[in-house]
Amino acid sequence: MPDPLSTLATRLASARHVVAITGAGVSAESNIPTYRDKMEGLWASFDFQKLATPEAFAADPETVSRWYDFRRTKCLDAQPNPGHIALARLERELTSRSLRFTLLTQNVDRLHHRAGSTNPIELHGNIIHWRCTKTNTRYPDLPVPIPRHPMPSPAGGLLRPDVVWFGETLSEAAVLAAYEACEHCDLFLSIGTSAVVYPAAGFIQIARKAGATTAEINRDPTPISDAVDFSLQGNSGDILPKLVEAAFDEALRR
Ligand code: BV8
Repeated sequence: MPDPLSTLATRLASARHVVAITGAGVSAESNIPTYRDKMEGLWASFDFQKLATPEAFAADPETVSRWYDFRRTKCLDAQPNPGHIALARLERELTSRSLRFTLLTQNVDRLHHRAGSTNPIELHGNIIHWRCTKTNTRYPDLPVPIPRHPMPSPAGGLLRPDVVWFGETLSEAAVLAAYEACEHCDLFLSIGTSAVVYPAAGFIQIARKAGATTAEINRDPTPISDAVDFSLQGNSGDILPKLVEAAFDEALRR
């Protein structure tokens, strides 16, 4: 009985358009805590879902600004891991064969960019850039750490992280691009996500309706684990390099 990784690798080797969606699990091996892991130290007692809202920022901009700058610093200190690097290789292997690859990410750490992925669709924005609450002007190069919390903007507003908070809508361009890719892909990979936050968690259904093969690569079971065609349980930093290696070694052997 061939193991699921080899079977998925064979499927990947013949795919025409692959969509991969990533969550915090892909950055866990870069020492960035996931949302369901407890934050350490000072932040251990804070509930992420309560802090990641416009209401929390309006009520206590200092605390929310400090929390995001603490996380921003951790993201800047982090390095891409073999999982990020394997996804960047997957993109190169497919596009060099005039095939399509679309990377959707829920992560805000920009590690996919630093690993060499050329166009990750950041569904939930990014924590590195901050923007003015009054003018939406973006500030990509703020000092590390940010010197004041909350940080006033030149226009008289406050600076906030350029992420999508709970209750905020995703960028229309990102959602349209995600829908188009999911409606036309033939293989959908869900990697390192608990698959509970919408609309991101709904994209796999669009791909499945379009007839795509679906696969999950995740450390723990999730609400989609029983519904996917392939479920590989383990660390993405281990599985992804093996999967991409097996898929494109096989293509070379053809
Ligand atoms: C929206 C950025 C329209 C910020 C994030 C009430 C009012 C308003 C909206 C709602 C509502 N009720 C429900 C909603 C919808 C809501 C939602 O889905 N809520 C959930 C909780 C039910 N969604 C929204 O609000 C979205 N906007 O709907 O707008 C609207 C507007 C107004 C009114 C109604 C509708 C916006 C959602 C975006 C929120 N922003 N992040 C920040 O970072 O601070 S969400 C954040 O959590 C992430 O971005 C990610 O998307 C999400 C889930 O996290 P994961 O990435 O999956 O990480 P998690 O820790 O959960 O899981 C990690 C997984 O990895 C685990 O399974 C683990 O096993 C695995 N793992 C760990 N290590 C490894 C590993 N796997 C492999 N290898 C490893 N080494």
